Amino acid sequence: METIFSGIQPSGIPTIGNYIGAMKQFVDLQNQYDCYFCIVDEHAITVPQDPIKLRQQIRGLAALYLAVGLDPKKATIFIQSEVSAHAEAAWIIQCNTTIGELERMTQFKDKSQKNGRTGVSAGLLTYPPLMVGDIILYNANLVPVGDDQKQHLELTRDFVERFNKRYGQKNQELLVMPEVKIAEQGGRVMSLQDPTSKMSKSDTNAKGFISMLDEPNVIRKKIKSAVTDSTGIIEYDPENKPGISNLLSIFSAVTGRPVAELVSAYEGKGYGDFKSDLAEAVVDLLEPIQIRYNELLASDELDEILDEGADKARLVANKTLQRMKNAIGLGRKS
Ligand code: AQP
Repeated sequence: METIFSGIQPSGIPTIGNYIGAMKQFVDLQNQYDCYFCIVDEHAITVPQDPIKLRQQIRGLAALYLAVGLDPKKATIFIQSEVSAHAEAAWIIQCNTTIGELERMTQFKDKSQKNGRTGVSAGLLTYPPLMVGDIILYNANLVPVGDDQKQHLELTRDFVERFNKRYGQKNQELLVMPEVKIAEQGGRVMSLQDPTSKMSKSDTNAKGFISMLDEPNVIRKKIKSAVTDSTGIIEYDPENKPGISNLLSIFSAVTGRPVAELVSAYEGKGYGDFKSDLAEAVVDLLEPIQIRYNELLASDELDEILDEGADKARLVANKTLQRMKNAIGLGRKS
């Protein structure tokens, strides 16, 4: 059976972008693959976090993983910082990655341009190697992510090729080469207020995203005030009509109805009707998830699942880490 690794940062409350681009896929994939789904809290601290909030967001994200339908009997669900092999592997990977490669990452370029090089942590530059470690430690063949993560996956593939070549024995695969798996619909959900930029959970403008824990009336309001255009024609044209095209993609991902079917269903109707039906579809999706989320947060079940998940993850991750250490000659023992 092929193996999958993916993770989400507990850097805020997940948005429907995280759901459509990542979590929704996770639920389908757990039936076909050996899956590791991680709460990547070490990634979240590349930017400042409030310690109390961070802890809440870690547990909250774990509860959401389960509430959307991840089953701990099928998938290993765990917290990154509870498996120390991630940080150890990241160091080895950094020492086998060039600064040039890391400076080319667009996420680093965007954030360091905004805040200046002295205003961002070194971790913001070196977190892609941590992500490489997340993937290789579990021998993942496939990594389901949104479109924004493609570049990091390319870095991972380059690293695996280089490491295997440098340290691997002939005819023996040291690290497994992963492939990226992008969601067919909704690989990149855009902001409701600026449909040319990605919807992000840490957006300072809360109107730009729908959080998975937003109440029904908040969801309705946010969708009503989503930026569209003045033509009033519902058609899919991301270049010229990014706002309505984004809403069509969200509608399609949330209901499973193809975009073309939605376009013909709403032919001749205005944006108002379309937006209110979309809002109800999002409310219908999120309401049962929120009920289950609240039950889980108040239960012991959640911590038991995370303890077991970390135990299972450690067994696999430590084996790969030891293989890496042996290959490069660290320490004394195999
Ligand atoms: N807008 C999006 N559309 C589709 N997929 C998305 N993902 C994130 N935003 C969208 C996917 O969600 C997974 C987890 O992302 P992450 O939390 O690890 O990092 P991120 O991509 O930086 O997500 P955010 O919401 O934008 O977080 P912040 O605001 O903290 O930077 C990934 O698979 C990602 O592709």
